[in-house]
Amino acid sequence: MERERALLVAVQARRSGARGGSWDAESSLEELGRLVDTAGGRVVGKTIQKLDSPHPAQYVGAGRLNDIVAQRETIGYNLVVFDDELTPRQQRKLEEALEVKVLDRTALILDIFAMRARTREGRLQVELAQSEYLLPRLAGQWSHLERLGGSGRQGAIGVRGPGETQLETDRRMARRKIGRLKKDIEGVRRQRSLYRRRRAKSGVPVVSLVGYTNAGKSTLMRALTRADVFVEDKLFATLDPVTRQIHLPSGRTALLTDTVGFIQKLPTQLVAAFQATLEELAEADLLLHAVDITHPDAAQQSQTVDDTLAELGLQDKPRVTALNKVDMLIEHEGGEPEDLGAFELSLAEHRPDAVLVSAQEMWGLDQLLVRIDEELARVTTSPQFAARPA
Ligand SMILES: Nc1nc2c(ncn2[C@@H]2O[C@H](COP(=O)(O)OP(=O)(O)OP(=O)(O)O)[C@@H](O)[C@H]2O)c(=O)[nH]1
Ligand SMILES: [Mg+2]
Repeated sequence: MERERALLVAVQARRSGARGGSWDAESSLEELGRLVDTAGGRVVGKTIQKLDSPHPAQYVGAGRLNDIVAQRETIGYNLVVFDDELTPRQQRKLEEALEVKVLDRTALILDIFAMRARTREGRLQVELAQSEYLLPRLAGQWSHLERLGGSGRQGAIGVRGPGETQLETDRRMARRKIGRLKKDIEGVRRQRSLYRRRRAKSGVPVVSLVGYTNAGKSTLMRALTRADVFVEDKLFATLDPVTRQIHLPSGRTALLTDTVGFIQKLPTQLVAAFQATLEELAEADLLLHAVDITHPDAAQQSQTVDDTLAELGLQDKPRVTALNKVDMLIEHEGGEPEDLGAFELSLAEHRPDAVLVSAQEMWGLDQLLVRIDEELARVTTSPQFAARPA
């Protein structure tokens, strides 16, 4: 199948909102392009408009919208992706004007999640998030069909008759589906919490990997546990939590959990739907924050992770930070460099307690394990640790 040809559109807002405040539109659009790529599309053009805030009716201004319409011939896009969540009203207006498929950042992320979800839990959570996203947009879909049907009453098959009734039916069905999904997820949650309680009783402390998507969490997991977890240079390679044992220098053991990565403007529906997954973080004794120190937006990514953790009420959870992919920053003649700590990294200055690692080259892992060991000894109430303080 031919890859869909996407035009990307962002607004650089002068008054930026609370979410994703420090990101500039250029970086954000770059990331949106990676999301399109991950979803299987191809970016054929980009446009950024500076506005005080996105236009309430059509996201961009009327003039810019005309430019975009005109570009359809020249660059031949068949999909337009907007870098913020569109309101149902904006979405409808834009579909009308552009006459191609219109997606927003949220729909794109939900689509990737749907593509990645493998376990029943993951699938249920994605389906819930998608249903919640679609519910307020059902009206728009309906009026769109109505228009296709021509003049109201005598439209095409399936779109005739009193529209409100059909819309009400759709909404009711969507709400019923959401209710059913929530109940199923509740079951999964209960199962998870039982499992966690059993784990807590066993006294083995839990370390949860957190970090921006593509930071190298799964690679680090693989390096520390030799587990065969999925690694890919795409966004959101990992969705479902995986837990493996790690051996610490003191001879003690802990469990390490790898899970879904964060991203700026993470759809609220996803955060809500992924409660069962995110509760893993809440129950962890320690968070291991992986940062891709080579990424041009490393500082913003790291800030986004902090903000997301704060939104989840986890800002005070004990944490160890691993600045990953340092192999890309330095020239080396094979083997691990003598002193990773000697490298000048601006982010490292902000996080003096961070450990420099290369998950890929397996550098800095001994030091990282020592830090995890020390930190666990400090924070955990696990009998295993209490019995033999470090
Ligand atoms: N050069 C280099 N590449 C790395 C390192 N660690 C990970 N990578 C690469 O970075 C990409 C993402 O790695 P993953 O481990 O899948 O990242 P993740 O944080 O689990 O990503 P998601 O699950 O998508 O959120 C892959 O292409 C890895 O090979 C490293 O230390 N050095
Ligand atoms: Mg991963």
